[in-house]
Amino acid sequence: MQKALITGITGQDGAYLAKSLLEKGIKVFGGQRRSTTIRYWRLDEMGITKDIEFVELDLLDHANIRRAMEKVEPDYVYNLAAQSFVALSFEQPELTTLIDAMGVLRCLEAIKQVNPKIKFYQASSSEQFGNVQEVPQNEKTKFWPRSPYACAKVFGHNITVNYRESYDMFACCGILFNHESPHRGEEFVTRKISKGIASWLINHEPIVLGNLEAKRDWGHAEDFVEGMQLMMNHEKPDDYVLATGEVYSIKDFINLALESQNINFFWEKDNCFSEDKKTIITTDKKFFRPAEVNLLQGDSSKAREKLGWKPKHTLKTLVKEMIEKDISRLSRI
Ligand code: NAP
Ligand code: G4F
Repeated sequence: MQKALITGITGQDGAYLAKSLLEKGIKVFGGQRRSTTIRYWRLDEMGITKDIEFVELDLLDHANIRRAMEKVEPDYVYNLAAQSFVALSFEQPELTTLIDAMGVLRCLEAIKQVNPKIKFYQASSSEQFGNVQEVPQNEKTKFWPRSPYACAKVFGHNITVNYRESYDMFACCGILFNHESPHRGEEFVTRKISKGIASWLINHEPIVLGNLEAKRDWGHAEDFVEGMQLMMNHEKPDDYVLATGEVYSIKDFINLALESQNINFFWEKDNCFSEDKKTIITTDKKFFRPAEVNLLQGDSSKAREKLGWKPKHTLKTLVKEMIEKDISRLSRI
């Protein structure tokens, strides 16, 4: 039986990837860091917690990562763990760098020492393109990171390529554009909107956001974890962009979310109101970032041609799924 070790098992992608690997008959080991509270809500909702063997693994501790590799003896390591919230990286730049940059190096070194035949996937990010140098962005587009998070991810990306070239390791980077789901963390804008609207329907509390003009290429996490596996099962390790190629602003996302629930609304600048003039969306400067990434649009032709990858979900169905899941969660409270 093949074995996969997933770092970041408690996160959005960790949960979707674990579910998909288990369905394919692969034994899943979930790397988790110590916490005073158990954070299995995603795995529980998917009904897979009992099928995962959990392993203590913190990306801040090299010896710990090495022991996890020795204990599990995985065929595949998917490195999904990260301090993944861009806004927080401006507040905690050093911690973000220690996890998102040095953590990758620690994993690669542990693999090199324990068994260089282990296949390694690095969760690179479209944030690395930052102040985009061309539209759309592909694997050859120059990186121009705009946050400590993105700077750390650029290092993680480059060191993965370097270990592949230096030590002939099967190490690949998926440069993934934003991907969302009903299991997205509540701090990210899409989930803040879906959960916010589900609550607004009950209590009419306005949702307070930041920059509504930023544009993103949003896909569904379920599609993206399939792409990760295609990279790991390809004959040659390489780097691939995964993206839908379609771009929408935060305002567009809000419009789709409200339309999906048949809510009549209108905008006055950055404030959105219901037809009976209750505020649905407003903004606050505190949610703006010191440096913004205004536009991300991916060109995933390479993944589509070489891996046969293609997203199945549309943004419209994704938005509907997210908001309806939040409504059903709230109705159970
Ligand atoms: P997420 O939901 O924030 O999950 C992050 C995971 O990392 C959590 O399981 C978290 O554990 C774990 N983690 C954080 N610090 C750790 C540490 N020091 N040691 C071990 N584990 C640690 O992120 P996601 O959306 O699933 O994203 C997965 C990966 O893809 C991340 O590397 C992210 O940067 C990258 N990425 C995401 C997207 C996207 O749109 N989702 C796009 C491009 C790249 P706790 O539960 O203990 O906090
Ligand atoms: O949802 P976000 O926080 O995601 P962001 O910054 O694009 O990062 C996500 O995607 C990256 C891939 O490109 C990942 F690497 C990263 O780990 C993470 O998963 O913000 C999206 C946009 C930004 O432009 C932000 O300024 O939404 C804007 N925004 C406006 N109001 C807001 C808010 N973002 C958040 N989180 N909260 C707001 O209230």
